[in-house]
Amino acid sequence: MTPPSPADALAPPWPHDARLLGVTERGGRTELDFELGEAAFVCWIDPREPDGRAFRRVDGARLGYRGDLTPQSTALVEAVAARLKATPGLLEALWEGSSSKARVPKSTPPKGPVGRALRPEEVATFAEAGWLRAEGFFPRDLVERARKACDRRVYGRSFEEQLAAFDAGDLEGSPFLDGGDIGHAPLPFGDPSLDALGVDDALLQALGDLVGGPPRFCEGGVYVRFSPTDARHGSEPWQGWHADHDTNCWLPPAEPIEDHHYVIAGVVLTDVGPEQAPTALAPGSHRLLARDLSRWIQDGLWQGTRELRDLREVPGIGPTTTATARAGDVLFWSSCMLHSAIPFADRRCQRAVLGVTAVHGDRAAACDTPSLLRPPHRANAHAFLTAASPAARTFFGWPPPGDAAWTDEACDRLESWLPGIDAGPYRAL
Ligand SMILES: O=C(O)CCC(=O)C(=O)O
Repeated sequence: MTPPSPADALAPPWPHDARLLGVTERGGRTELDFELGEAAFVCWIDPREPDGRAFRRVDGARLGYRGDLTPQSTALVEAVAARLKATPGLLEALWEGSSSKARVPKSTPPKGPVGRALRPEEVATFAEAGWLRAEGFFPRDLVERARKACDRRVYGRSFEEQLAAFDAGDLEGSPFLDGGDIGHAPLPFGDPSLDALGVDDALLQALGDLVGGPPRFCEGGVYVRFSPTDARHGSEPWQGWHADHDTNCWLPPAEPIEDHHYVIAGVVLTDVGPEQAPTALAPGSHRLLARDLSRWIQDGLWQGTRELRDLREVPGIGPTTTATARAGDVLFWSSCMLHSAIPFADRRCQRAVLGVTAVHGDRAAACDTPSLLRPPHRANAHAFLTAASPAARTFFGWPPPGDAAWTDEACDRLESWLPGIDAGPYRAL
């Protein structure tokens, strides 16, 4: 016997003559919009966080509501639950058929930290060298999923399709037409696999270890170089050396570096061998910059707020290296470490990194710490933070659990303001 279609399975009558007005997808959830008497009532079904708070639970999905909970609306949610239970495949059909199916996660995004902790010797290496390659930080299968989402976000298609379009001379509409262009998209992306890595609790913990305290968000996004058209590098190896510091900080580098810099994490989404344009780095240069910047400016070696004129002119720079890496590694570097882009030897590849930048919470005033409520980050921000961990929300400026702001009433309000959020961690025991 073929199962009834969603339209049949959701056909009237509903309790108390409620009318089903439509089925839509919002923020990764399927919402059934009802008219119940004079009032609107929404019953939502969320495929994520099966252990989260819910009014009802059906086959691993959570059922919740928006509107007044009365005996009539309670009967309505119970009726939705009963129909989902009685109709095999209805849940999946609703997720497939809702208005924006690309935003409905097909699988549960990773929960809890999926990355690893930094070892003390790695923290020490970072302090000395100004950079660190934390190998095998994230599982490769999760990174591969995130890499595919990154391709979709940046190219609007897969990397292979982008390469085929390049071969066919058809990059029209692509950000990679001009060799100076990069693919850049801000966090959150609206894709759970990519978003979850960017605010993974282990990544935030590592950033906290390296900034020496509670980390605060400065910037986040993917950064992609497409090698067939790439020209984002100097023509000589001593050109283009710079520190990222003025990207997010208003004040110049100074000693002690630990009190003045911020830290960039680059989650490596594609393998970066010597042929794939690994960034050139000058280990230890973060300390030189903090110590000698005024002299460099006086001597005309430093240009503007960002860049060295010529690496060869700078006294005290040691041997340089390159940041080769494998997908799943995380590269961390100080905002004051000197580095430079180099050309690709392999002209048929891409290099994709998910960057997340953090400053010590106490020094956030010196930095640009954008709000997720403002463009370009605003798209998906509410759904993103609803699904995120408390540590991730604090990273973006929310009061942490235990803060006086979290009265019981505030927690109740939050749960009706952002349906689907679990205010449990904020409630006093
Ligand atoms: O693409 C690279 O290897 C370096 C990029 C860079 O230096 C930057 O964006 O600050």
